[in-house]
Amino acid sequence: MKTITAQQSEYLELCSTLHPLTKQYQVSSEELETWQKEIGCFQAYVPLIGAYSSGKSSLLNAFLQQKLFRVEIDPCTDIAFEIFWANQDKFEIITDGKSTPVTADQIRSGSYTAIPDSICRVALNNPSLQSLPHLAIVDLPGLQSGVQVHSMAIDNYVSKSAAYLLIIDPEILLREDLIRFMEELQAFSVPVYCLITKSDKKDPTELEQVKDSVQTQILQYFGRNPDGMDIVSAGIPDTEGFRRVLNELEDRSGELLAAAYNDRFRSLLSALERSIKTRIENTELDDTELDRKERELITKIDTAKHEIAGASEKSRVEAQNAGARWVAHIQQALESNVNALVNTQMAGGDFQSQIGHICRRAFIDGYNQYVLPVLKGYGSKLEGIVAQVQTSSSGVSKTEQRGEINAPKQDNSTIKVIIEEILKRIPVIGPFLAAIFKAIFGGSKGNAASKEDQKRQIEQKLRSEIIPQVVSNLHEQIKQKIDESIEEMNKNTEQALNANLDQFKRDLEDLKEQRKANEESFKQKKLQWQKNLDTVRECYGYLT
Ligand SMILES: Nc1nc2c(ncn2[C@@H]2O[C@H](COP(=O)(O)OP(=O)(O)OP(=O)(O)O)[C@@H](O)[C@H]2O)c(=O)[nH]1
Ligand SMILES: [Mg+2]
Repeated sequence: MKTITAQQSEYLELCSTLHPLTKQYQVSSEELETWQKEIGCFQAYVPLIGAYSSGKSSLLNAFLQQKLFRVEIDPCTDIAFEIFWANQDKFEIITDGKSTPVTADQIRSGSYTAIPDSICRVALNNPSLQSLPHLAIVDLPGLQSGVQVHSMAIDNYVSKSAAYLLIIDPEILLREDLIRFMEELQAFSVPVYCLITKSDKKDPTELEQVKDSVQTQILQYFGRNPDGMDIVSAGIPDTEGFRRVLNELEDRSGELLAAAYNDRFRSLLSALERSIKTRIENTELDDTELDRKERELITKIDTAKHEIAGASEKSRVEAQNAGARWVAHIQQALESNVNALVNTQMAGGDFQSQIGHICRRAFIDGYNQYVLPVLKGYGSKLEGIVAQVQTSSSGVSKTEQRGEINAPKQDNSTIKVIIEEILKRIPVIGPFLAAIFKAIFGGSKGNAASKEDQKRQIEQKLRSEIIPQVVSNLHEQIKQKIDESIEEMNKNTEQALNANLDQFKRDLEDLKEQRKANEESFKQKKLQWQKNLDTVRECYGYLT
């Protein structure tokens, strides 16, 4: 594993090596400029997750030695705060993509204007953060604030977080909300660390017992041990354990950076390689033969597009069948929880959130189990189709035939990046649930006399009205989402094919142009192409 600083500087080095080449060969240079900026200011997120009053905001205040966040016995943090190091303090609230400046006083008193989905970006010139320049710590509302907090904490952060930090009150341990959260998070491979707070309330022997119990509970509900565990107190204060975890994560965020950029760089390298090889390998052909090659590629691309159309129809049917199994899986999860739901409703609990949690979990599991394999299979098929066109457009070099070059054999990285992006977006369940809640829950209460009658009425309503409605609403949304995703995969693949053709045309144009020069300078040009090709191939060494 490389540290974030090492990973960042390697990628930036790669950017500066590739930049002149992308310009020279007209291969996505703008894209590279954007990456360069993003890599330079890369941030990995670290969400703090816990029940309300578990001490998340107090821990942050103690760590920063700055009373910035509201701390109360009652639930108080109401939106996500993203805290990170900067040269200068700057506070802003982002709502629906729009930024509004706020003051530290407004944050302290909670007198800002926000909606639950707003995010407060807190840039702090604070010495405690200075050695953690690549992290953004996220203070979130307590989990009891309802299923929306789960949606926010997982859907918004899971793909960009170095780890989740579970903040646990030693007097409470893992309560139901945190358990549900762990069960949901289990579907992702993100690291999880535990911090036991309020250590001033327990003696050392008790704290050891607390650590043991937390460890056991996590193993039970999460299926694996936490990646780390430490003890802190905002009361004493003692935040060294927090710092230890953050230091480790600052280093580990290099993995996240690599995960985000490795395939993109691979895709750029292979595009460059193709572009240079097209020039080198076609120098012997005259203009008519080059035109014929171009027409051949056009035909190949047309054939590929037809192939996509056929494959897409077949996969759409398969994916819709898988979608139906996905919905049945959610329905079964709801039905097997009818008793628990009835009890929640009888006790006046948060019925809607409970349904939300059941759906969230079954949604993620069902997607992974049924739909993802079908879509992945289709994605590989598309990758294969693109790869075929690409290999035929550049041909296979003599060196590769002799097996001397270690460049990738199947060149499908461009489309792979795009497809993975689409597959990751589908299981973001927040919007699905929002639509369900809006459509279904009017909140009519039963008026039966006895408790038993009331129970029966609720159960009846659940089985005959609520569950079927949730299921049919979800099914509609899922059907649409599957069709949209397949369409998007097709559209992006076709775009990649078209871009491929445009690139090939540019490459041949350039070749025709360059060889108009005298023999000596064309010879020099060919040497330069070969040199550039070697450089590009060496660059694969930066990738994992
Ligand atoms: N004794 C002791 N009390 C603490 C400690 N940390 C927090 N508390 C108390 O616990 C209560 C809740 O603290 P918060 O920091 O607001 O908890 P939170 O997790 O941010 O809560 P929400 O924002 O509502 O989710 C407050 O009354 C704090 O004074 C600690 O280390 N020791
Ligand atoms: Mg708080």
